[in-house]
Amino acid sequence: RKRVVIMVTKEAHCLGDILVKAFDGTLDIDIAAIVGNYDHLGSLAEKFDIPFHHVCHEGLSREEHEAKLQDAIDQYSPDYIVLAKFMRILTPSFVAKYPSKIINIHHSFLPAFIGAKPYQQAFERGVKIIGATAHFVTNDLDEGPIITQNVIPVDHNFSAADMARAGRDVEKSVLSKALGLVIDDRVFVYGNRTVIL
Ligand code: 3YE
Repeated sequence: RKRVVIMVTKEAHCLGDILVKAFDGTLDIDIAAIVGNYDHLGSLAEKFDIPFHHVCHEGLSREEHEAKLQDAIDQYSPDYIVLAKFMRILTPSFVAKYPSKIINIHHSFLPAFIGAKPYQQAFERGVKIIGATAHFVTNDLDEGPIITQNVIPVDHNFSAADMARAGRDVEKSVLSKALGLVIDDRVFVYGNRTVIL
């Protein structure tokens, strides 16, 4: 079974979905550890009996923080690192350590709405579909090879917060689907594209 380290910030939905799917066998993975830059999800990790490392970024440079993240991660020798709503930009040296091994979920139908507040951007643009994209992490934020995506319809009644709420279900299903494809060795990277077999 593939060993996976999951990185999180504050949001529980993507982590929760992976934990439940690993627990019930839908995802045949060994979740070695969960690493968070906040302590919010430690109790959830504990409920599933998985080690949680709180690696706080406050007062540290990005390099210092990432050195601590790497220490926490590397003791588990993971096959893959999943950013399950981990909300920090990773430096090129961190990315280079785990080539095609880091999977991120971005809360838009890329290439629309890169960056921090895609639901707000989607709301302001008045789009009628919103989506989520799972991709491998490269140096360029949200630009790496796309593994899978999905969308749902929205309408003028949706506030940005309504879009975020509805989008959570898409985010978690897209991320878990991508992880399933990757751990089954079905995803091949060719430049900035993937082939799924
Ligand atoms: N790093 C690289 N490439 C990627 N990180 C993520 C995806 C991805 C990546 O494709 N190189 C929010 C936007 C970043 C933001 O600006 N965050 C702050 C910290 C905020 C905080 O700690 O609360 C920052 O300085 O990074 C994952 C998604 C990153 C979203």
